[in-house]
Amino acid sequence: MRDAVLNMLLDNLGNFVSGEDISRQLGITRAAVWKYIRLLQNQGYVIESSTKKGYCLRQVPDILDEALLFRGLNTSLLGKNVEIYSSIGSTNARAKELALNGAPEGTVVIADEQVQGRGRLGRSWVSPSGKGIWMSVILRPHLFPQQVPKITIVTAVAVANALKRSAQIEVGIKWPNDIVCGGKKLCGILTEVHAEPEVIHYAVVGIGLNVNLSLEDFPEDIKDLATSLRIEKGKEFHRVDIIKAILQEMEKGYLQKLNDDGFAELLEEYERRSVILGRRVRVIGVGGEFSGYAEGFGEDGSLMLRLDDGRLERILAGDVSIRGERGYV
Ligand code: BT5
Repeated sequence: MRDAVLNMLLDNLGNFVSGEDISRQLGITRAAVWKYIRLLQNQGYVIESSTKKGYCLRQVPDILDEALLFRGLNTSLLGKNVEIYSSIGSTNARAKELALNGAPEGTVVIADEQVQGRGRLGRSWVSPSGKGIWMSVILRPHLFPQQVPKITIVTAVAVANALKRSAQIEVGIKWPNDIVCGGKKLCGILTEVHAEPEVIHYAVVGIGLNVNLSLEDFPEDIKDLATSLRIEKGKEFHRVDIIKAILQEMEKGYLQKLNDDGFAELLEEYERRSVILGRRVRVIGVGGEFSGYAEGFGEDGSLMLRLDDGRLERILAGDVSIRGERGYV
């Protein structure tokens, strides 16, 4: 009922709705309407009330409210099933647990804060409360395990398109899993799979996107390489709007672009946004470090690197980091 009251106010954002209309339409007493209005106000919704005119929703807070998320989310798979936490260890860890227990494809785990946010190779991910999108999506793709990097590519393009649409910002993609802006990291993607040699049981795609962090929110060691939408655009954003855009773009890519034809087209989009294509980069892996010229990306999501001796090396996304010749990009 709280969601129904909220939806009526949202339908009339900035305009008054009478308490009588709400009570009649929802079949509840005027006293009950008032109770839900108080509840919404306590949750941060700015609602003006007037004995004559009723209630007017003036401002929607930046909170992870399921009712806001479901409103206008026109997906058929992603986000049909959602878990929202105010604080959690890691949304990827929770999503893996759910996937293992049979959660349906498209299940999404989102948190206000992560206290054990993870990057690749045991690195940590800074995820302060209420400031970013810390989210994981469960997929059950019909791919061979070696094709998993394609999922990260689909996701990176989806995030880039979603940011253009919902935050009017153009971002670059830094293979294999970073979204960058102004040479700094705005978002990281962590794709983890549970697979056997021939089949993927599930993939969990974690997206960490810095939305309303200011410079002080980043620890010293990453201040120089990290950024947020707020830092780049000089204003704050509602996380739910961006989450919806990401889920919609991601579903489109996932359902339509994983086949051969679709993926070739997607790779073109990826290359257009790539910040390393056509540049010399350093590849840092477990076996050491080497440099070369980033010449293109393979159908399997690998990086084609032209080495100094002229050989073309195929680099798998797995466990490498990429750096520009002088810095992060
Ligand atoms: C990544 O790893 O970039 C993948 C990050 C994925 C995070 C999401 S949040 C939701 C889901 N649940 C999780 O627990 N994880 C996923 P990697 O390429 O290894 O980069 C990690 C490095 O990025 C760290 O070692 C830091 O240098 C830097 N870093 C950490 N927090 C950052 C932040 N908030 N913004 C920018 N850079 C950060």
